[in-house]
Amino acid sequence: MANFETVEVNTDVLILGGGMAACGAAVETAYWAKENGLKVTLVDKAAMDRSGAVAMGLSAINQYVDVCGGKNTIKDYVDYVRNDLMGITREDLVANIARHVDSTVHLFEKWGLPIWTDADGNYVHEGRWQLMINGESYKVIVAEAAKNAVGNDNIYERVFIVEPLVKDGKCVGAVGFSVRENKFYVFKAKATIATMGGAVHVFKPRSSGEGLGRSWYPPFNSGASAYFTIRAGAEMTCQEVRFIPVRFKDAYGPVGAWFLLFKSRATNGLGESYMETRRPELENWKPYGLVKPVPANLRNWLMMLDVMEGKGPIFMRTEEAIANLSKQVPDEKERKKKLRELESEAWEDFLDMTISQAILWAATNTAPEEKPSEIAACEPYFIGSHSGASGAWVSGPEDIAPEGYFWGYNNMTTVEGLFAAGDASGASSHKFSSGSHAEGRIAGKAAVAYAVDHADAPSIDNAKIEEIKKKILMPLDIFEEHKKLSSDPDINPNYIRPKMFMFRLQKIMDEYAGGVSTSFTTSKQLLEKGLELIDFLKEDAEKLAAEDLHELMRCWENVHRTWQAEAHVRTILFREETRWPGYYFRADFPKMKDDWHAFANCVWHPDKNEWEMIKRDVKHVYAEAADHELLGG
Ligand code: SFD
Ligand code: AMP
Repeated sequence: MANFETVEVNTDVLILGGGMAACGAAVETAYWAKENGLKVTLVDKAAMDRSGAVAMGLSAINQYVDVCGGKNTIKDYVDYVRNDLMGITREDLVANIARHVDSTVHLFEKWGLPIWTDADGNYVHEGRWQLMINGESYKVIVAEAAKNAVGNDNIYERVFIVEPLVKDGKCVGAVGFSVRENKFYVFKAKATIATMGGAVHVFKPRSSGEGLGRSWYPPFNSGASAYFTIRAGAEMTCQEVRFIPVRFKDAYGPVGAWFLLFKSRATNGLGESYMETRRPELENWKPYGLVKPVPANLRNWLMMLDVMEGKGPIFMRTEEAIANLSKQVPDEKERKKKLRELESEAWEDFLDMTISQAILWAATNTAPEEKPSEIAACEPYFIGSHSGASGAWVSGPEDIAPEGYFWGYNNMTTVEGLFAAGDASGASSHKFSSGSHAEGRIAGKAAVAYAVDHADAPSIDNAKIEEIKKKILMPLDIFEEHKKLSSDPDINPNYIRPKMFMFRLQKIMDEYAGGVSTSFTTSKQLLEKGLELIDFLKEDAEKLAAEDLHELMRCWENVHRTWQAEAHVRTILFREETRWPGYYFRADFPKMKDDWHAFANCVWHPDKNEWEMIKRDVKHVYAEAADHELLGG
């Protein structure tokens, strides 16, 4: 076995990840831990200053409810999220985040994040819920507060978490390895918070060749949260609710600022607006098709119908939007000034958040005020914090959660001692960066309460740890043993390298589970075949080979992705209807069904190595009406 020192860290609360939810968990946990004399430890696979989805920065804070300003109520936000997710959401969780998110945003501002204000000192809104920011250093600012709270001695950066430690059905910590030195880490904890983000590159991306790996969501978020919670035995929810964002084509620049701030239209190659010409289609998805704003998946769907009829390319009409906004200024000199302002805002939107899009504009001589840019539907991502919903099934807040949705501690999964937040927790979409931070705070406080209530030091058998260590380091041994067998290290009958493994996974998902190349369409037969191929892939995972520490991480990232993929395929198969056209389409069940106004959950039982599918009621906190009642209206 490769020679690795084992480092054991004992802690009370363990935060896994260093992104938005983890940073929220860090500040809250550190505060309550200090009150109770507890230790907090945080582990990130990267460096917190620039790790996770906000690494490059963002140009907006997408969740700000402004309850105290009297602009919106918590119920308004819950209504918005429920409608956007076609009725399937945990209203208790959404409400809990919504009532805490404004204070998170105020903390960001206090810590130094510049939020745009108008001449009267009010926040500049991108849309109803979104605030504009100068966000290129967003993550650095949020991470600084988290690091100050937890203390550098308690933070482990560049340590990749692989597996949960589970004893008697309870999570007692995690194991992983350093991606810089030969060290194997064992973290033993009374309470563990999974905040390791979503999953990218489970599906074949649109980007290929020279742009390989480019994606909207960060490629370094590779399914660790899903794997960790599934393998601990936690019930998962909304594993079918992948997110397909519409983005500027090829460099994946977000569209929110264009649709909301610049009030742009998108038109097809013939100059028609699909949101107008395809409006009658929305009747087929009542009641959600008729709400405003039209749910994200249905906006996608109307666009896709045009594309499938050969009416592409689809354009964001940036030139039209800028012209419309500047012509509202009557004075010519002022109008020119406004035009310059709009141009710089357009560039800054991408320079703050998706720099490659600005580079692509420059490379293709695109001045947004002169010519439109293509937009397209991306490959699917797993992300519980934006407009998808996949993640762990967690306990709601005692004061809001209906019966069956509360089991003792906020955001605890169905596994004792294991909490989840941000992309790691499901059925509470539209939390984005700010809501993920707020949810991390909620989970952090609850985790401290759990650690106080369950004060016994966690214990786990050393032999068990040695067994896991051997398994985790195995790819290094496999490479070492067999590398000399062939002259090209990529081609070897005894092993598979992680990149090849990833391509195989992506091909399966693309072709059988409704990826880009099948226009996001699938069926029972396709899914069953896909599952068979995933089984073979999982067998071959035991032959993954790693040349160095970096590749060892790549190996495990792909194992993580594979489990996310399997949970996804099984859940789409289970839900025999099409509820989110524009995200995926079941050709054999092309309509939404009343009896599927329900959650499709799943759990993998570690003791039996078996999956169980569970249908759970959608319980409304704020709206009594179920689909069939709304449909009748
Ligand atoms: O325009 C391990 N997001 C946006 N949110 C907004 O509020 N406004 C926007 O403008 C947003 N847009 C946007 C967004 C994201 C991206 C990539 C772009 C544009 C280009 C979404 C938010 O960023 C997102 O909702 C939150 O960041 C989610 O928070 P969280 O904590 O669930 O995930 P994370 O921040 O990615 O952090 C994950 C952490 O886990 C670490 N990690 N650590 C140890 N071991 C492992 N095995 C690990 N695997 C992962 C990561 O390093 C990271 O620290 S717009 O498009 O809408
Ligand atoms: P995006 O850039 O697509 O991630 O969107 C940023 C924010 O704007 C999110 O809150 C989206 O839900 C919202 N959004 C984007 N496009 C639209 C649209 N056409 N109508 C309503 N909301 C939108």
